[in-house]
Amino acid sequence: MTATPLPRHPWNTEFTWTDHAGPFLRVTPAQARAYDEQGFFVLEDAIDARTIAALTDAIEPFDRKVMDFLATRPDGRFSIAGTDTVSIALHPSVRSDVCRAFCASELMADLGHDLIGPDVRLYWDQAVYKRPQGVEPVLWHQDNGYTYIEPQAYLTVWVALTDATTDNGGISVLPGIHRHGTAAHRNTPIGFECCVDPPGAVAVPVRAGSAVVFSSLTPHATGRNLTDDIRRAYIVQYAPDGAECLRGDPDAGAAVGRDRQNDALRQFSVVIDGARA
Ligand SMILES: O=C(O)CCC(=O)C(=O)O
Repeated sequence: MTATPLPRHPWNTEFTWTDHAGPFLRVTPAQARAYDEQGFFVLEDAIDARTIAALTDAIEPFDRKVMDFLATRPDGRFSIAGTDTVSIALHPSVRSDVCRAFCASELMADLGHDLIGPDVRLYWDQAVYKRPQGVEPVLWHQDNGYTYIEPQAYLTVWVALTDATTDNGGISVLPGIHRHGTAAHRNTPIGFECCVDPPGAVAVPVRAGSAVVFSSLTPHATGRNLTDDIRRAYIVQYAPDGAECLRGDPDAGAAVGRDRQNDALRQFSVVIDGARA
């Protein structure tokens, strides 16, 4: 099924998706084809149980701090986060050697090489925990719809620290849309949104230790967590060295500034000139 393009983001005037031709270090030709055609693929059981446990332990104090902060808010909410919906711990890699090593691991460097390369930086990392019996979904969005980066296509690796199912806030994606670049998003009280209940959406349940690999341009959403357990994910994103964040109000005209995404602490190089850094 060919996805119907969404209305474009005002700054997305001349986007062309570039297919990936290899040579590949990690992804199979079928995975590369899925990434190009569908905008995602699943790396099944890619991360061993010890690493998943170590990441979970490393992230725990950061998540507790976020939950403690949210609890100080009158309604338990801050931006899209809330004690009754989702907690987001930003940049664990800055404060945890375990997380930093994971972001710079051979697996991640290989994915960066294959799908972004030859010069790749960690762009962003965050732990996203869907709270038990959560009251909100995460709405349909492209990652580039939240913060507009150029080049628009960067890489998101959504690592399941617990099983992620349709019941506990697992991820769904909308295949094919990425090829048109960044879509227009509307800003709602619970996050940015580019479409509602889109036809063609695909649920992607994964086991702990598997990762959903998708483009910053692939619309995705997660449902409410209807279970009594936390759904844990660690999200790591990679962009080409030289990527810039555009500043300004897209509805008011052209960007008013550009910020290079090369903060030495949290946006370190993972691939330089085609080799792991
Ligand atoms: O993990 C989730 O529930 C949603 C996270 C997400 O969509 C994002 O970080 O862009």
